[in-house]
Amino acid sequence: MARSCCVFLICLFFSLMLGHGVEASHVIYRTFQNLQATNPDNTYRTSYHFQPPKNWMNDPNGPMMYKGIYHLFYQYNPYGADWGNIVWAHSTSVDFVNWTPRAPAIFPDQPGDINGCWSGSTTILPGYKPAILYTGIDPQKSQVQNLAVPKNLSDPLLIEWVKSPYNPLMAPTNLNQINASSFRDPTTSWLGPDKTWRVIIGSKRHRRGLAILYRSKDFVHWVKAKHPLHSAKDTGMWECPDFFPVSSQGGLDTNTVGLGIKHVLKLSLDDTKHDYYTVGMYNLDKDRYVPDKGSVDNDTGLRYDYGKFYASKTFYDSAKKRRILWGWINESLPQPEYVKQGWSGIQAIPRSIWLDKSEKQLVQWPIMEIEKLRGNRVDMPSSVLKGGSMLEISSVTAAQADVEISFGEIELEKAELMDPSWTNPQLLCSRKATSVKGGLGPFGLKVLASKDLKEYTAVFFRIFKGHNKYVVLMCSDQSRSSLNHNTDKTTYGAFVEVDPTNEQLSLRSLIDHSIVESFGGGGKACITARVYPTLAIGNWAHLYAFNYGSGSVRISKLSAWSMKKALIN
Ligand code: DQQ
Repeated sequence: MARSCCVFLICLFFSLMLGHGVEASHVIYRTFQNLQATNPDNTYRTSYHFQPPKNWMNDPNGPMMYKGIYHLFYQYNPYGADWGNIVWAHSTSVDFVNWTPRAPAIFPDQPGDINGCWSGSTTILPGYKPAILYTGIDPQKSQVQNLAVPKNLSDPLLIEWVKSPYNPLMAPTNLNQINASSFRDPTTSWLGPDKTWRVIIGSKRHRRGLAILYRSKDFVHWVKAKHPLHSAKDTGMWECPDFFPVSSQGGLDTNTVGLGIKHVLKLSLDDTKHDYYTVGMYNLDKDRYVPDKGSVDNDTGLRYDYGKFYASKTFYDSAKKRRILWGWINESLPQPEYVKQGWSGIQAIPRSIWLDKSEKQLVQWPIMEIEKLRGNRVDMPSSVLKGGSMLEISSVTAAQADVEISFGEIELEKAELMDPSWTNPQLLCSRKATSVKGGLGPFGLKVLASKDLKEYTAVFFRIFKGHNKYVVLMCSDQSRSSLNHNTDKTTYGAFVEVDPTNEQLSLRSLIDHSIVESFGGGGKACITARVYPTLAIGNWAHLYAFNYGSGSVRISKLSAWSMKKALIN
C-alpha cells in the first residue's frame, strides 16, 4: 500500500513538472517537445516511405492533387522528435514518389489556433479552389474549426495560405452542447444536390463516439445539424473521421451521392489507436449514414490495417480517377529512444482503395507509381515448399525490397479444425507464433532476417477448416524482430476473405529498413509493422520464404525487387 502511494505521488510530481495535457491522448511533455537530437541516428530511416528530414510527424492532413501536383500536409513538430508545437508541414510531388519539402502551410498565429494547428482536410470548391478546414486549439484550449485558403491560386505549389477572418467557423458552445476537448478533425466536405455543403467533425458524448454534422451554403457560415451523421455507443472519441462514396469499379468523387452508391465511414478510435471502417448507405434525405447489416461499427469491426496505421485520410485523385489512402505509422521504439534518434513517425505508402466485389469490404493496393522504384528483379521458378523447409531469396537488397509471392496447390486436407472461439485474429496469431507448427502453416516470408535467424519478422498464413469453409489467417509476428528488448513486439493478425479451394493465396511485402508493410489476399487484409533489428541491418538483412506446417504448398509465383531510393524531403 505504502509503495503504491509512493508510486502515485512520484507520477503526480512528474506530470506536474513536465507539463499538462490538453487531454489524455495528447500529453505534452514539455521537456521533450523542444529537444533537438544532438546526435541523430539515421540507421533506420526509410528509403521510399515518406518522412520529414528530422523531428516528429503524425497524421497526414489534407492530401490532394491540384493542377497536376500531389500535396501532402502533415502534423509536424518543428522543434523536436516528440509530439508538440504542432504545425501543418507541407510537401509536394509531381510523380507521387519523390517529394520536395515546402514551408509549413499553417502554423499558430491567431487566437483560433494559438495552441496548435491540428488535423483537418482539403475540399476543392467550385472554380477549382482548394480550401482547408482544420482544428485549432484556442487560448482556452478549446477545439475549434478554422478555414484557410491559398493566397495565390495560380501557384500550383500552393505555398502560402491565408486564414479566414471569420475564424473560428465552428466552435463548441453551451448551446450546442459540444465537448470542447473532443471536437476535432473535419473531413473533406461534400456538396449535396441541394447545393449545401456538409462536413463531419469527430467527437464523443461520454463513451458514445459521434460524427457531428454541420451544413453550410457558402463554406464560411456553418450550422450544426440536429443529429450526428452517425454515432455508436461505447466506442470513445472518434478522431479523424473520413466519409466517402465507393465503388468496385474505381474511385468516386467525394460529392457523388445517389441510388445504389455505397459509402464508407472510417473512424480512428482514440482508445485503441486503430482505424476502423464500415460499408453502408448514406441516406441523403435524413442526412444519416447507416452501416450495412453485418458491417460492425465498433472495435471488433474491419480495419484498414491490422498493424500500426492510424489517423488516415483519403482523397479523390481526379487525374487518375482513383481514391488514395494515406496513413500514419507510429513508432515501436519507446519515447526516450525516438527522441534521441531525432525523428519519429512515417507515412505508409499511399494506397489505392476500392470496394471489393462482395461489397462487404475494401481492397487496398500500393499506388502503381511506387513500382517505378523497382530495380534489380529476381524471379524464382514455381516449386513445392514442403513442410519444414526454407528458401533464401538472394540477390535483392533485403532491407529495401518489394516482394510478391503466391501460393497454390495447398494440401488442404492437412488443415486443422477451426475452433469457433477463435474470433480474435491478433490473439490467435500471438498464441500460434511462427515457431508453432500447424497442419497448414505457418507459410510465408521471413523478412529483415539475420543470417543466424536470431532476428526476423515473419509474415505468414495459416489455414483452418471452418464450419463450411476454409478460414485463412494472416499474421505478422514481431516477437523476434529485434534483440532490442525495448521495442514494441506485438504480433498482429487478420482474417483474409479468400477461398483457397479456387484462388491463389498472395502476399506482398514492402520492406524498408524499419518497416514491413504487407498485403494479403491481393490487398484484402493489410498489416504494417515497425521493426528495429539490431543485426538484420542494411546489407546484413536476408529474405526467406518458409513453410513450417506439415502440409506442403506450391510457390506458384515469386518475384522480388531491390527498391531504389526515392528523393524524400
Ligand atoms: N492527432 C491530431 C488530432 C487528431 C490526432 C493532433 C490523431 O487532431 O485527433 O496532432 O492522431
